[in-house]
Amino acid sequence: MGLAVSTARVPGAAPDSGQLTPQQLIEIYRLMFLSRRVDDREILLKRQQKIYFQVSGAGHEALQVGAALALRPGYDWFFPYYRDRALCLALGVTPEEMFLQAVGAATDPASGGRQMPAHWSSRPLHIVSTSSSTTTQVLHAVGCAEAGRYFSHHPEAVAKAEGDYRAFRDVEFHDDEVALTCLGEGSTSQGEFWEALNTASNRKLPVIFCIEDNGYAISVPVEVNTPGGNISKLVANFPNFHFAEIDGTDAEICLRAFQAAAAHCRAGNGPAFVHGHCVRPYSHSLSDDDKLYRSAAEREADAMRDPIAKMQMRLLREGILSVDEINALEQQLDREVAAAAERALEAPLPPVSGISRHVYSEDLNPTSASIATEPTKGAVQAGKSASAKENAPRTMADLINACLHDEMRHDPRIIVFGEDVADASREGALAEVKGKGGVFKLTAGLQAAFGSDRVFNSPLAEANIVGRAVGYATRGMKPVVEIQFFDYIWPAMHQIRNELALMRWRSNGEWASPAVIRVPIGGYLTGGAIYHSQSGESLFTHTPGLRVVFPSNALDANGLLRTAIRCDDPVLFFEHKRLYREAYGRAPYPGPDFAIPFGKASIVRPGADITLVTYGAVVPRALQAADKAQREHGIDVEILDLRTLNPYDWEAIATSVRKTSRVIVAHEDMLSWGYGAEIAARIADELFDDLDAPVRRIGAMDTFVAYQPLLEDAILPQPASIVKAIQDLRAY
Ligand SMILES: Cc1ncc(C[n+]2csc(CCOP(=O)(O)OP(=O)(O)O)c2C)c(N)n1
Ligand SMILES: [Mg+2]
Repeated sequence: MGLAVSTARVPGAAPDSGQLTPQQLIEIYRLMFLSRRVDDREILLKRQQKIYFQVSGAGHEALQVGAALALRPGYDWFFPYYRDRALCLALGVTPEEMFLQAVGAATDPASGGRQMPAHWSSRPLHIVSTSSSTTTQVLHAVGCAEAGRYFSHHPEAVAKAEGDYRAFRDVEFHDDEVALTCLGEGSTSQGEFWEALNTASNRKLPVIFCIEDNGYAISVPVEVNTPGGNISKLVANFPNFHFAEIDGTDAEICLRAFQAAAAHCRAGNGPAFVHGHCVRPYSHSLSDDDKLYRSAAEREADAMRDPIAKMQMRLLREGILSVDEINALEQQLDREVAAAAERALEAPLPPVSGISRHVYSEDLNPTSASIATEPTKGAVQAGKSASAKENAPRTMADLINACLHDEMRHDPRIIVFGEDVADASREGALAEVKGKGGVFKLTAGLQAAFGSDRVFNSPLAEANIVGRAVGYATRGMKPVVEIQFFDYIWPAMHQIRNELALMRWRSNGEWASPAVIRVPIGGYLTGGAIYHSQSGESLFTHTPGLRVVFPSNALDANGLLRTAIRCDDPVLFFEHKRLYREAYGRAPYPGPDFAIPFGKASIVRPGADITLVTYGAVVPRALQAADKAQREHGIDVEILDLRTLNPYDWEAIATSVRKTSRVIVAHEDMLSWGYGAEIAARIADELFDDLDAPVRRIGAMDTFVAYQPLLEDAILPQPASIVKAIQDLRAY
């Protein structure tokens, strides 16, 4: 029998109904066997120390080939996990591309040598870059499915536009597209799994959740992770789902299950859950030895269910291939795999000089001076009538809200979601109520103005908010989400650090997730206490790939939020709660295009004797202190408001320190390991010869903020403590 063997996917290999033809069954076997052989070759290369890591997809091939053949690469969307070699091969990733990642080659199309093997990514095939974090990907799939639906309901959002991130973000979508996400049964213990089911179910999204249940999470058996040992039983009551629990070692059963799941999703009936029982004939990875924790009988029972052997038996039993023909096919694939590995071993390695590429967008530079615009004199916000009052100074809360209105009008790809951000989720109430619009009212009126498609409440789940934002943003949308209080950002930390910030770098520029996260932050609230007063910005400036913005006044907040929204990097936008409605720092509405570049400090008070570098709510306190130091001690302090913390304006700091030769770095966050430590260290390092005194730092005590105002005052930096530091430094 003549066999057409090629590594490329044969399109249309699997009809939705009727018998599979012999050729189709052979094709399924070919893909499964190919996957196993690529694993085996990688294992050999690892033992020869030619590659540095190996994790196999062995035992999962039937499930994955079934999924791939039921879906459409480059049309549907894929959020796999590390076991999904057979899925990716069947979608069209080649063995050579897989080996390129294993050797860490420059030409590894998934990551350019940055990620371990089996960390899939292919833009043409719609495989969105995955991390090693189990389960983060499921929320990306949800956001991706939401974006697809949004584009199909809002064709106006598809168009490119010059002047912002849209110039670099192509939109592709299909009305009946599906997002597939895969994970192991152990990973279903993660909260993100349940947060993803929540939204997929609630919003009837076309997401297929594929649970590849091999009975173990490294050494932990399923009953330890899953109460009762069966995840299907636990999820059975989620509305709108199509459920299937199947033998994940039988390729045809798997294919049929995914075809039914895809039909349910494409028809708009909601998500699907395909739970496949498969096996893990090899250990978890080459760093694991399952003989340490599994009985021989159990391992033998797994071997009996090996999907490759089962498929081979079927081909023989049904007379589709003879033993000789199977041998010939396997030998041909072996040769093909060996040749692919050899080619990858010869591939160029990534240049060390390229390490910093794609940490941030190379297309759009948010520090560019060309971004800067002047406030428009006498500007009147759309929808509001012109009056003298319109030109009156407005609060930071007002001007952030105005920026959101203006940008949403300007860019139909912007959506806003988070906890309580909508005016009223029950739209019927909107006719008679004013609306909530955020616990601080920063998003007030957005739902009423732009509709519930664009402004909506999330479940009370921070990872859900950020994970979905990542999915939306990879599709070219601009989610501007809210974390209600900085104190509760931690459930989203995993998504922020391992996903949002890393998407571009780890995929070597193939993917990006430029979402904006607005976060009310800080203390000085009188009674805010531990869980409504936290700072902690250095925890985020310590994460490459993330822009961090921290305005101190209304005008800066407006201009910087606009840059955040229009830029092509993920931005954490801190809004100090104490500054939202202060008399300090109010400004007239600056017009719908006012923008401030990142990395540009503002000299809020020029001075000759001491430089004080600060930001956020310490700015007005530093101003008070500087006035007092001038008045009572004749010390002339120059205050720099950094405005953005990553990037920050080193030139402005250096210029001022060269002039004054004395510098204090002050912030509200705790002193030790705080943001000031980095700035102080760099000044000491690079400006040592310009200094006449040691660099001083001011920060909160190394403790959380207490409820009793007496204690809060003592814990946080105050004008008096700043004056004292100024005096001490002058006297040095
Ligand atoms: C968030 C997170 N925690 C821990 C790990 C380490 N780890 C990698 S794989 C794994 C087990 C996953 O088991 P399962 O979900 O059943 O998938 P399987 O490997 O069995 O296919 C663990 C604990 C990780 N990668 N990510
Ligand atoms: Mg498992």
